[in-house]
Amino acid sequence: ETGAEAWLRYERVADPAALQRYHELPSRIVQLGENPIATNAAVELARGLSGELGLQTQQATTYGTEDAFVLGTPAELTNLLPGESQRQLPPEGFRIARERMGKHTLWIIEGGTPPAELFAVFRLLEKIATLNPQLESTEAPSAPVRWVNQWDNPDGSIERGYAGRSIFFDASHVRSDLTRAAEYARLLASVGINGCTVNNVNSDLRTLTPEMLHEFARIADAFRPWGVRLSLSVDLSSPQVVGHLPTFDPLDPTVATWWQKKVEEIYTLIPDFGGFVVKADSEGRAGPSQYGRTPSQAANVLARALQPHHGVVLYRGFVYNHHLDWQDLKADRARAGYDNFASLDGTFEPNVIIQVKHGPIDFQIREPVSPLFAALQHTSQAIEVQTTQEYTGQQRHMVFLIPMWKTALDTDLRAQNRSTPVKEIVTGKSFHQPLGGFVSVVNVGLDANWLHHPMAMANLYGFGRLAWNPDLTSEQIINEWTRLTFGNNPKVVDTVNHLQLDSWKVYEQYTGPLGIGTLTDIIGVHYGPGIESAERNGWGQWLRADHNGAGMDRTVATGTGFIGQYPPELARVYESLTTCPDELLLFMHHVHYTHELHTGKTVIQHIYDSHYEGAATAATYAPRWESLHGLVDNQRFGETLKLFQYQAGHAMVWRDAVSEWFFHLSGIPDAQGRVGHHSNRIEAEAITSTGYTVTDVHPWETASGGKAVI
Ligand code: BDP
Repeated sequence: ETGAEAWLRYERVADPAALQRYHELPSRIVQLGENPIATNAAVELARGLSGELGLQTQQATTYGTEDAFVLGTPAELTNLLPGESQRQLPPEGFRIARERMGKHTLWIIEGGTPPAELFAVFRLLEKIATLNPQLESTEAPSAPVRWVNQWDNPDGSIERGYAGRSIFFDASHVRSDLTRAAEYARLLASVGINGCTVNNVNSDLRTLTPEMLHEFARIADAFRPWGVRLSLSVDLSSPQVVGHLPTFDPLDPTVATWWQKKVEEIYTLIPDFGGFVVKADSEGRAGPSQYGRTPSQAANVLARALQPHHGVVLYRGFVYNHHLDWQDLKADRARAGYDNFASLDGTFEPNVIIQVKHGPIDFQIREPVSPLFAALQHTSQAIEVQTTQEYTGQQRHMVFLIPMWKTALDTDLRAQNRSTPVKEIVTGKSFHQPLGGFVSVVNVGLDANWLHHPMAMANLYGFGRLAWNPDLTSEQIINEWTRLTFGNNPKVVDTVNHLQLDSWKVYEQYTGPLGIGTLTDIIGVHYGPGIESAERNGWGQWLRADHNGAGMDRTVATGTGFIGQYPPELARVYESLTTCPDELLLFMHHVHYTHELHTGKTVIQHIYDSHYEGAATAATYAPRWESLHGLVDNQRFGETLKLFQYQAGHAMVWRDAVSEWFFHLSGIPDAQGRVGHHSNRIEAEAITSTGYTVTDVHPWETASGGKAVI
């Protein structure tokens, strides 16, 4: 198996008890709605039942008098079930119910709208595949925005892409063959994702030209039968660059008119267009600050243009100055989101949603949640997470990110001194906001299995499931994913679930524990260890390590004051060394290497131990996986094994680079005597070879012994 089927394998159910239970399912599928989405729902049901149960079904458009699945919206079902006509379903909600009709059994698959019929079919097939005895259910998603952001460029490259080239673009055009785009939309729909922004947040300046819009419309056509709405990342300078206006000042009336006309043009080509994603005044992108205008003044112009068409603006809260002075101890990138947006609360049009990265920096292995979530109480918000494993092993390392996202979603910010967990803020419950929800950066590519690492697909699956229902646990999500991906063999399920569930913690252990941030190079590829390159640049992912200690002082008392951006109850917890949790210690405080953690260990010893422990656990992945030989198909077994073997080696590289660096800087030896002695390693420079020379590497810690062979 190539992995192309992802979690939609529809493997034949083998469990006799389950087969017995599902035996009563009808073989007739009645599709009441006449639209491509309903047709896809009916076809998908037939495909799934045939694969999972070997059931050969017949399709019909009207109900006769036999047992049947009946698919429709409440309006379409009224004639068949008159007594039910009063019942309301939320637009994206669904109901799967078994009902008696005279002597016959009807399986009603009712969706508030046609996409919800699809959601219901996928859920039903998932339940059968995972041997769930309870097929009936009524569900509705937690929030209206459940989008993915692809960072694809028109030339076919992908910003932070690790799984091949773009499925949408090639050579400055939309691909002529969009088969993969349609298959992707099917995957997204299967986990309830309803929107896809197809181009990079660092948007190509030609995005809004008439020629490109015609091409984007073809992608929208491929998405539409799966109920996935296309949206675009736009650059705020477009009125100038594309429209040739002298300005892009959002308050200039010609600029507002330009956006209005442009939006009309888009909707004639793409009637179900979702809206715009905006990255402005960030990392070199143009923005309203150029004219002394605020993000809300800019967002509102776009929002007003989109309003008549029911489109939305997702304006990113990721606005910061990447030329900060690293020697200025009060400079703090973490403050930027709040500093730029908090005072604008209440000034945004109702169809503006602020898209906030879950942490205040940038998808590091461990961050607290962004304090901005608590500050925007009159504005819809979406949480942005990253399925793309940019800082988390780039789909070469297995890192199951759901526990990390759950940690963010479950963090109770205690705004207004009451319970306000992030998941209730972004779903609009805490502050009664109408829109909002969940966005994930995703980098599926042309690799047959979408994300390169077979295990990485659990993150995409899990994102969809969490966006639908953020109360699901990591255990529930991984258990579903593993069963759908590798089957129900208990040994396989147990092994994969355990491997995945611990993997975030393990990666954190051998890369950047105690909230120090991912100790990788910041300017370049964000992959291997590069501790010093994380400092001394304006990008602000600083660890502030010196001979005596490490960590960024973000306290109100002596530091950057970042902690003061949290509501008081939580700020108090972070401000005090007595209550600040160990896992965020170096994010919040600068402490001496001999500072004692709550565990009683010193900071430096924890750094050493954690790197050794993490690398040791990563080394168990391959042998644990090998115990499944013969229980997983050869291709996926082999690909995964190779990646696990690689991960074991790269985890050692991380362990040694970081431990050595801290040893070098602090001069404090490892109590267990491991650091500085690589008796189990053979350095390339120690090998006698011809045609190679030994060279020094800068920064030294990125190569063992500071040397490489070229
Ligand atoms: C950073 C990425 C960069 C993105 C940026 C963003 O390194 O490629 O453009 O985030 O989210 O993590 O805009």
